[in-house]
Amino acid sequence: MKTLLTMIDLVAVGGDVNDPVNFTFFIGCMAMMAASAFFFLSLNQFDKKWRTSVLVSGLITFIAAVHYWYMRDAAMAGDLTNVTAFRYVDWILTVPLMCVEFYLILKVAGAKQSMMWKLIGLSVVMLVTGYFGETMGNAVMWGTVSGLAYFVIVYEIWLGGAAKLAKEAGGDVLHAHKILCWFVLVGWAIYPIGYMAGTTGWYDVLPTNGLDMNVWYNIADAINKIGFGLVIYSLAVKKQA
Ligand SMILES: *C/C=C(C)/C=C/C=C(C)/C=C/C1=C(C)CCCC1(C)C
Repeated sequence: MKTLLTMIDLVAVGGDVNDPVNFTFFIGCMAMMAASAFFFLSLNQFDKKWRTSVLVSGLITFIAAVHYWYMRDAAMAGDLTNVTAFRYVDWILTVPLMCVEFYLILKVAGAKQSMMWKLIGLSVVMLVTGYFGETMGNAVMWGTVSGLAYFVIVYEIWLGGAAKLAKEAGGDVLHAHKILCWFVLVGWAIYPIGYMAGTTGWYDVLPTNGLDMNVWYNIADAINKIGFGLVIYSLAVKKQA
């Protein structure tokens, strides 16, 4: 571990790589690149119907890899304002793509585009209000609005229209949908924890001097973007068999 850290230190000249923020940006960047290569190189084994879903998985991790590259640099330079900007540009592109994934796998049960746009709309509200909370103050107010949009997304996929379609589809699709639902309920819940750790006004629900909010976000991104993609990938593999 010590040698690994020293090696990375040589590559990333400048900032202190032993700092968990820099370190997780570095590892996150590598993980997103590796996952993208994995998804893209697997595309040929799938027929048209499932290729799109796996392609979107790869796009999600690839878009993240590019943004992690920039965030890594900005974090090393101590420029947290730019980290936040890159972070939200990344999210506003990748989270709607995750909504597209829900739609793509439920298409077999007759999912309509209106369901996809509803999820995309909610995710945009969730992210734009979160960005306001991080950059303009009133973090509690904006965070609450963002949290409400998040709850509606959770409701829609667990109990709403998307859930009904998943039941109709049954089998492997239902199984994959359920796992994705758990990602959204548990994996996505890490983000508001990071938000509360990094913004003020929460009456010290979380110690702001503990893990920097970016460490929470980086861990959450690795779990959610790569994990989500792997669920889609294994569904496609099963369907292909
Ligand atoms: C790949 C990136 C993903 C899956 C990002 C997801 C982000 C969230 C679920 C963020 C949610 C937030 C709240 C629910 C309240 C506080 C503000 C946010 C934006 C951190």
